[in-house]
Amino acid sequence: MPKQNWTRAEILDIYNKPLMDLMYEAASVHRKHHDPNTVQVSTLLSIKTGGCPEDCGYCPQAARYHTDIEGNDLMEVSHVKAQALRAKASGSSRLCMGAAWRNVKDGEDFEKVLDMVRTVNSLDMEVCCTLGMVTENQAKRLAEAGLYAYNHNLDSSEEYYKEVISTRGYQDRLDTIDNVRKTNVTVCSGGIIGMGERIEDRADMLVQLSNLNPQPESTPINALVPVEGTPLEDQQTVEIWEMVRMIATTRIVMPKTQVRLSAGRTQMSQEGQAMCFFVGANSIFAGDKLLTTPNPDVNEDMALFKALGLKPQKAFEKGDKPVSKPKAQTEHQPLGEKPKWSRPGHKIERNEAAKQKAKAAKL
Ligand code: SAM
Ligand code: DTB
Ligand code: SF4
Repeated sequence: MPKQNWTRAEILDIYNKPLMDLMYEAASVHRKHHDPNTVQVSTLLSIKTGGCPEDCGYCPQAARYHTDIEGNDLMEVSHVKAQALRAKASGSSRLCMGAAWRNVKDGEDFEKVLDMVRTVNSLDMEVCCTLGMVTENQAKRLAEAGLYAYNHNLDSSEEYYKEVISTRGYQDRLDTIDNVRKTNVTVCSGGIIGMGERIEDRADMLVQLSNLNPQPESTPINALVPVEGTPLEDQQTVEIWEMVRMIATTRIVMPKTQVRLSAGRTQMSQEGQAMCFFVGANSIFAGDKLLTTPNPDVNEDMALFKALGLKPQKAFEKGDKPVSKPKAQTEHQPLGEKPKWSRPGHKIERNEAAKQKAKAAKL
């Protein structure tokens, strides 16, 4: 059983070790629990882009900021199937479908997402969704459709979260993770570094994640992609050393999780990425686009895998394929659940400023 009661001080001690010691320790933990030459490859697909009501300061999809993205309605199931087949053919074992929603609402759109899950599951791919907050009933229905993983990031420490998002609280995130845990869907939860948080915030986020019982099956570590028009547009990109330290520390405190080297790879050299794999990253997002921002070209990634002798992980190598119940057996049963997601509504100056700037630009 992995240690569950990590403290901030213990994690900071690890994070701040001399880099060579940290790398050696993390790589040793990694080798004990994983094949160091296998990396899981996921493809992201934005099934509903832009127009999100939330004010996440990092996100180009928040309706209130003036970013240069093309928004769209929920994608058709046939299009998702075609994209999934493309992803599979290019070596991905998992499709992660993202929607720019605050939370899932029962109804037509959710039924369509369930169809997408059934369809991708039938292609023998691991299916992941990231749709915002979900109730227990919604998580259960996703599980019955054949969902393999649900991504819901804590993103930062509880304290710093309030500096970045005002439209929901940290507890909402924990509650959603809890709802997913009540099913057999695996939990994917991690965060972003480079938003102006302190190292203590990074450690506190790892305290939260590593104390989840059980720990998440996968943990994405994103380097902020600063997008023009968002409140965090002027943020300096993170140094590779910080990414290596964060990934190494995540590996040590969560030895079994699949650590995903997520957003921000276009800002990193191949040598930098190789160091991340060495210290414990064993998953990436592939494909030339993340949700709305660029990602390295697939051919570049294949060349990197070849140079490093890495091989892609097969689907369901770390868990059984979920059984997907047919639609007729998973009809919506209203449970009378009244989700009470919070709206803390405090003001974040830079988020307000970005909103006003966007308004002025539209006039
Ligand atoms: N709306 C859902 C939610 O917020 O949970 C799902 C989609 S949201 C885009 C998924 C994750 O993408 C966020 O939690 C955040 O970690 C990551 N993300 C969004 N914008 C990013 C950026 N500019 N740089 C790095 N990561 C980002
Ligand atoms: C995660 O942790 N990172 C992915 C995925 N989960 C959904 C998203 C990264 C988004 C980066 C900004 C964009 O492309 O819009
Ligand atoms: Fe919306 Fe998710 Fe972006 Fe926040 S991170 S604005 S909830 S899409």
